[in-house]
Amino acid sequence: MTMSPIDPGLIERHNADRRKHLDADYASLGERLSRRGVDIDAIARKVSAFTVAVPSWGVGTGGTRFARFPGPGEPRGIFEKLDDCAVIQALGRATPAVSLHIPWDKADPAELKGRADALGLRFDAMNSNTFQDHPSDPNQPLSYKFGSLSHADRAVREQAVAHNVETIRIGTAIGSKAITVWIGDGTNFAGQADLGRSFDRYLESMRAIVAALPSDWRVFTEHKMYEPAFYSTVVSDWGTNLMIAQELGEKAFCLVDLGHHAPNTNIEQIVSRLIRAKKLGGFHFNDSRYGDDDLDAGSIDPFRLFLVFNELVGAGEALDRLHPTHMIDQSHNVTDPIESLIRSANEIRRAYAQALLVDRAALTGYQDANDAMMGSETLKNAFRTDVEPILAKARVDAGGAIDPIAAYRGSGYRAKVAAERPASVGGGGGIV
Ligand SMILES: [Mn+2]
Repeated sequence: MTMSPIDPGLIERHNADRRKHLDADYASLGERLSRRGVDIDAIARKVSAFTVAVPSWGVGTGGTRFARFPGPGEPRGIFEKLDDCAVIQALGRATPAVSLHIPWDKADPAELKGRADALGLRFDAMNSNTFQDHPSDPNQPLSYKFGSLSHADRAVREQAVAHNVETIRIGTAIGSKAITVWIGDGTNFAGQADLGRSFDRYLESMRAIVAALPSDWRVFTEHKMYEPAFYSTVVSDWGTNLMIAQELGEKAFCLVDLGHHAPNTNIEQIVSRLIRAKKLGGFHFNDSRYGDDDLDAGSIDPFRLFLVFNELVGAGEALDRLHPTHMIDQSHNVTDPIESLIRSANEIRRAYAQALLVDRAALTGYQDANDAMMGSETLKNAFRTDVEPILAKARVDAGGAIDPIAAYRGSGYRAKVAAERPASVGGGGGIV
């Protein structure tokens, strides 16, 4: 039996007050969708099956390079992080998996697995960390100040490879099936490093990591345009990422973090290209306005999130074969991280549900007839549809809350853990 940090009775009482209105809203939306030839229950079933992984580092308050303002009751280690992830899942029912970051979340794998099993959680892709130094880790005495997998010194590269292999080993013991590799390697000055040789060294290191993958594992490489390096980044963009995945072979795929592009980049077109190349591995969902802002998914530009899902849904069977993973990667600085993650998972599901409503046959017809207005209107019709009753129905049918943030606030969870978890300095966090 799953132990839940949220009393199921509380969720039942919360839903009882709202059930009548949800049923009416769902029936009304179902009637309107049926006029468009859409079966609302079929959409709801697909939405229910869609899940997104929560990042362990997301349940703590993030920060910027200027400051970090901790919130009350922050988790002090991976086991308390898992408790918070279980709250998100209990109320929202969209996030049954957690993505771990090593060494921030390093612990006995058997204990990790046991705790996750007890909470009804599982583990999604693992994340290695060679973008900062780990003075307390005896396996990583060398500094990554001038890079990791692409470092000029072979000994640093070997240390970084060994850390990734250790991350794979921990992941294997807890049921994960993938590792995401993001490095901070790059330069701040033209002339600081040779662009070509750095990339060759990176590829050589990645080949060693791929060689250590179990047969049923995948590796996701994550590109990022800038930061922490500001002149050049070794894995800078989707073109570089595609080259990497193609060179590394059948286990290697590209991960798209929505915030890792220049402003105004057409991310949905990148998604389309990577699907065609059979190299789309997964996503880090978040939103941004200027750069890698790590704001809550769908909070700034929900239409862009919808357009990404429009490409995914439109790809049909080609996407089924790729089965990309969905993860959130956000930094919460001014909100309760639990509330942000509940809402973000819901916004991601919203974009998916809206994309399912696009009349694909009509869209193709308008495109082939060069009817730009009606092609645009076909997408907008889907995007303008308020699908909240579908999202709420998916939650409540799975045991979650109709209004999960209201239920969370009503639970008193934050005040309870604030009393149990005295404020501590440090802890994992940051922008990745
Ligand atoms: Mn990321």
